[in-house]
Amino acid sequence: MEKYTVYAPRLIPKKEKFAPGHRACIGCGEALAVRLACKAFNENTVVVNATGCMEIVASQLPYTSWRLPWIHTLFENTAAVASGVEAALKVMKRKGTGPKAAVKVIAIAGDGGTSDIGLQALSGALERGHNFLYICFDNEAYMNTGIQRSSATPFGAATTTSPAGKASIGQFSWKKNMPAIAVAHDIPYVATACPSYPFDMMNKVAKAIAVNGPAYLHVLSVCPTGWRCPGDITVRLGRLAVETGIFPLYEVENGEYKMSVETPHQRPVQDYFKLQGRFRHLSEADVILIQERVKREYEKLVEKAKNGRKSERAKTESRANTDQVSA
Ligand SMILES: Cc1ncc(C[n+]2csc(CCOP(=O)(O)OP(=O)(O)O)c2C)c(N)n1
Ligand code: SF4
Ligand SMILES: [Mg+2]
Repeated sequence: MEKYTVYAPRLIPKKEKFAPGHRACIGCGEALAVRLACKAFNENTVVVNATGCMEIVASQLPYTSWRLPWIHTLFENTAAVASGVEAALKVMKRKGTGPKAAVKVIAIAGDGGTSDIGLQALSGALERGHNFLYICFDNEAYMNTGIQRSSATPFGAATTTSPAGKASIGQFSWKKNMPAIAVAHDIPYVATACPSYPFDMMNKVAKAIAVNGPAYLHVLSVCPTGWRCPGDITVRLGRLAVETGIFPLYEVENGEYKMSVETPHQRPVQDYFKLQGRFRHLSEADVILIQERVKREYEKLVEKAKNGRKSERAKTESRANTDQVSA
C-alpha cells in the first residue's frame, strides 16, 4: 500500500478518461469528482457503474463519456457485479486466458445506490474480501430521479420527499455514517474525500487502487440542482463542508484513523447552510442542535485518530525493542 502514485500540480495526467460533453448540470460536483477520480485510474480498469446521475448524463446512446471499459448495473447489484467481474478475471488468470496486465475493478454509485438499495450487495462484497475499489459519490439524495431523500440526506435538508413546512423540519434522521459501516467490515482501506481538495482526493483514489483487497471511498459531491445553490460555488461549498466539520476528511488504514485535514477552529455550520436553499427554513434552534452534533461527531473522530497515532507509536517502539533484543 506504500507504493501509490502521488498527485501534485503539473503531475496530473492530461488525458480525460471521463470525457467532456456529457449532460451533467452546470457546476455539478459529482461530474467533477468522477473526472478527478478517473485521473488516478490506470488504463487497465473496469468501471462498474450503478444507475444514477453519472450513468444517465454520461452514457446516452449512441454517446458515452467513458474512455474505459464500463458496465452499467442495476441500482441494487453494483457491488455484486463488481465481485463477479473480479472473480472472473481471477479465473481467467489461473487458466492463462486473461489479460496479461493486472486489471482493477472499480465500482461507482451514488448515495442512494450505496447507503440504501445497494448496501446488502456492498456488505457481501466487502465481507468476502474481493479485490476492488468501491467509490460512493454522495450528493445526499436521489438526484437523478428528482431530489428524493436517501439515508445519506443530512438532518434538516428539504427534498421532494422530505419537504420542509409547518409540520416538518425536512429530513428527520441524521445522515447514515457509511464510512463507519465500511470500517466495521474490517477492510484494509476506507477514506472520505471531496473534489474541493483535488490532490487529497486523487492521492486517496490511487492509494485505494493499490490496496490488495476491498477499499471504500466516500466522496462528498456538491449538487447545485438538488442543494438549491448557484453552480459557481460548488468548490467553495465542498471546502465549507470540511471547514465546518460537517464532512471531515480522514483515512482509516487497517482500522487506524488518520485525519487528512485538521480543522481545530471550525467555521460555524451556518456559513455552509446559508448558501443552500435546502436549509433555508432552519430556525436558529435547529442550527444550534446541528452545530452541537457536528462538534460532538468531529471530536469523536479526532479522538479515534489520536488513538491511531498512539498505537502506531506503540508498534514502532515494540519493533525497536524487539530489534534490540535480537541484536
Ligand atoms: C430498483 C430501482 N428503483 C428505482 C430506480 C430509479 N432510479 C434510478 S437512478 C435513481 C436515483 C439515484 O440516486 P443516487 O444513487 O443517490 O445517485 P444520484 O443520481 O444522486 O447520483 C433512482 C431512484 C431504479 N433504476 N431501480
Ligand atoms: S442533479 Fe446534481 S448530481 Fe445530478 S447532474 Fe445535476 S448537479 Fe450533477
Ligand atoms: Mg445521490
